[in-house]
Amino acid sequence: MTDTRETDTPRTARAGAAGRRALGALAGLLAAAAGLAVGEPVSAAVRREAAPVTAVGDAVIELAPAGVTRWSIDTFGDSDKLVLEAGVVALLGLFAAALGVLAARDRRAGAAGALLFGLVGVTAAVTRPDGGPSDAWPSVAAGLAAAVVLTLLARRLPAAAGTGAAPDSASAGGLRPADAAATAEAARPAGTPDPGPAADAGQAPGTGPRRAFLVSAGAVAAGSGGAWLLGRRLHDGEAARAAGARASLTLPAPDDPAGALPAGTDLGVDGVGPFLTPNDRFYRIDTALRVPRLDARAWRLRIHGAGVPRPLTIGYARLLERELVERDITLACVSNPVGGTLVGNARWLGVRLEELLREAGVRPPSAGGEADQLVARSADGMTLGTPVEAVMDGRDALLAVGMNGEPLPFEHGYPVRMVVPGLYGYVSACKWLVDLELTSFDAFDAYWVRRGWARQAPVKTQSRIDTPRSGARLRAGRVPVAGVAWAQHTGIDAVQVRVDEGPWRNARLAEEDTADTWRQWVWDWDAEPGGHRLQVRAVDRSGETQTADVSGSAPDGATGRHTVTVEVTD
Ligand SMILES: Nc1nc2c(c(=O)[nH]1)N[C@H]1C(S)=C(S)[C@@H](COP(=O)(O)O)O[C@H]1N2
Ligand SMILES: [Mo]
Repeated sequence: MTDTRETDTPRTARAGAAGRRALGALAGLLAAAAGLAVGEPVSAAVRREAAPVTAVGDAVIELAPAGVTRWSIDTFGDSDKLVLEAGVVALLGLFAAALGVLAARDRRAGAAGALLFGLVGVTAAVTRPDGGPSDAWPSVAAGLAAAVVLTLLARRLPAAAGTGAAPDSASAGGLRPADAAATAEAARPAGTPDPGPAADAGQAPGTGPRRAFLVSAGAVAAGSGGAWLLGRRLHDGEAARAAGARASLTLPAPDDPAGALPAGTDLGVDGVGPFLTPNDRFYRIDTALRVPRLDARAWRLRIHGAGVPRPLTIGYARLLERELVERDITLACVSNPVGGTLVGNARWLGVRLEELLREAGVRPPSAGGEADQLVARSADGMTLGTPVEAVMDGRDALLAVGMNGEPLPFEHGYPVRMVVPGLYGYVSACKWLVDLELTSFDAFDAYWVRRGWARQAPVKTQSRIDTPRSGARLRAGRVPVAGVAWAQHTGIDAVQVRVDEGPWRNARLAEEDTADTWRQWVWDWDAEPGGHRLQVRAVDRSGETQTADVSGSAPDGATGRHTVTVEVTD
């Protein structure tokens, strides 16, 4: 091996340069890791959302074209945020490695690049809709840490070949000592006796400048790990405090309880979910990379805007002193595809929004009110626009504080959210609500509307087959076909099923809870052998039969009939 190195200088030189580049890339990655790690404890001191990856991820969500957001929800569902953050980190890694290679040639350029990255983070953080100047700190710290680490490591990079700096340069690529030993092993001609530990040590990589570099790299990695762990502990401490505060809350009993469910609302068919969706199984859709954990005691809601003669601000305790009603309401997401699961039914506890609005002096447009749009703002800067007419027409539009017998979970909007029967979530169900502004649809477009979704979005009558599942293999004979149907605030009057292109048959409907909730249904099918298509449609209380026209979820909700195909054997 030693001979080879001495007689093959050009190759060694090339390999040496490659080795230096590889170590440069490693330096870049470590600098980025150090930056992100240092950003963690600083973001814990400022706020979680300002951490560099979160801020950049949020900016990506904010800037992504509507089609991309929709595609990512369709493709990754609830994991969309994880995928996004992993993507941001992977991309950062690529750039960081390239920056490290650059730094190996030009330290100043490398450091400048690292600062530039910090600046990207700063920009993303302070331009958040709810961002402020202090949100810059985590990225400032991250950029500085990355620049310092990169400069430091670049300075310790062993020189390229020819200077004797890289005795092991034939194993370029940042191999660990163990790998290098393995390479030596593989390179030894078969039958040659193992030269033994002493000989191995003679060509081990950890000598001279390279060793010094690796020691520094190790120190940086350890320091980053420490900073990261400190950040995690601070974040976990904050999360635990927030969870403790929520857990110690007892909501008052409702003044107007929903009462026991009518017998027979839940058909209890296998494969159909419970009538009331448990909180931990309730779908979640929002743009928050970090679920806001607000402090209920510090929470305030402001109601103000056009045609509000008596603007008001109300805190959590005062809200709970008002008349509390309990209502079962089915919430649906406009992104829900036909047959999809972005719909759930919960028992909400809250204050009727209409009463608060009337106290503030608001009148609906039909009574001469000035504003036709109610814009809800959340603590994380989301905006949702709801028709004023809808929240004041007598329906149970709620400022909800409770969900299925407990304070709202953080994921579902703690401490206060809106729920309006009959409207898709994106035009009504603002979570982490902090502000209500009366305005007009002409004057303001809310978040999703700016991304091409409809201004007005009443829920479309829909039905879903939950059992059997598409692709199921069944035994011939009696098979219960069952699922749910919803037409919130209108009500479901009938559900019909057909097999292949056969006649529509009436399913048996479960008891109705209220017109604001979904309704279960079941139809007993005498299944005959062969491949079959099952299709469902609902008839709502306005007499409309759910349309067969197929349309995607944009801009105002998917239409078409849920169809499942099954295979029946003897
Ligand atoms: N603050 C905030 N509220 C929000 C959203 C959001 O992204 N941010 N998404 C809305 C959408 S699109 C839907 S469908 C419902 C979903 O409520 P859930 O997550 O409790 O099921 O919340 C609505 N409220
Ligand atoms: Mo939604």
